[in-house]
Amino acid sequence: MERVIEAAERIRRLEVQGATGVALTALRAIVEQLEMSMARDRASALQELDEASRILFSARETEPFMRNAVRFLKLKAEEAEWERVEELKALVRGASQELLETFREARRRIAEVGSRRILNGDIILTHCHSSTVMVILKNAKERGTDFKVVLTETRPLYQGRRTARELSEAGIGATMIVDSAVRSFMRGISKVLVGADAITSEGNVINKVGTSLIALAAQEARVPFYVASELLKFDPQTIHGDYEAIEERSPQEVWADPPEGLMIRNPAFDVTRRDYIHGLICEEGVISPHIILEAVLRRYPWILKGAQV
Ligand code: RUB
Repeated sequence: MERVIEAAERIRRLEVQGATGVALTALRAIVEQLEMSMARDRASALQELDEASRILFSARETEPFMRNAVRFLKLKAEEAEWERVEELKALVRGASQELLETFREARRRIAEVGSRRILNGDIILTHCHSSTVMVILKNAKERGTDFKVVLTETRPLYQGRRTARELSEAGIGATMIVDSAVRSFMRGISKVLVGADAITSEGNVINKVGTSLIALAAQEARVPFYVASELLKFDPQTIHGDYEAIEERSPQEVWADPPEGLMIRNPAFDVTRRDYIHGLICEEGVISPHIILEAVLRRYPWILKGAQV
């Protein structure tokens, strides 16, 4: 399981960051691992796939895009008729390509739809680093829209710095603030735009911790709050009553050398209720989070097959 273990470690250490980066890394690792498989029959090859999924899923628990991507490959492998492991390898390679094309098409559509929402003179507030938000901002810039960005540094691991570097490379004017300054700046913001790690069956969104506080401040100041996310981040388990698990990371990330006995909590994500979300920018367009289930059923019915009842 060398490739898979190595990918899981990179994901766990946040060398690969963001739901999309995590999902694509996991997908590649599974395909590469299977290429090296010595399994002799169907049962042992499928068992290897199960083991690889288990290792990857445990790397970060709040990542349904990764789980959906891996389950897509497993569903294809389980449903198809194949005898030799070589056939399975070709099948999984094909399935991975299919999913990547689906993802790229979704991304292209999100960039197009989302960038239309950004108008001349807008000041967009974002949080953490979301590759989905970045493609929207870059697309808006390429369309010639004149706007600026305010971004949080994003404690404890400063993913905002990555956002800041990319914005600077793209020639988009940006101002960084500390996370706790969000409310002070909210009156000057035109729109909030954040990414998502997970979307639940109720239309709630899970994203980097602090997102829900930003949503509260946006609602208070009547600033529209948008979430940009592929529907591939929908978590089918939430239909069956399970809550999305919120990953809790090491206290060391918050304070490497704390006084003895101090309790430190470090949740990576929080939940923003759908009532705070003005629009979900996804491959179906700008939609209300209330219709999430309908939209997922229309686009990706296979996602619902992946859930454990
Ligand atoms: C990243 C984060 C991002 C989402 C969406 O958290 O919360 O907003 O993952 O990213 P972390 P993308 O740094 O802990 O992974 O749009 O790239 O999928």
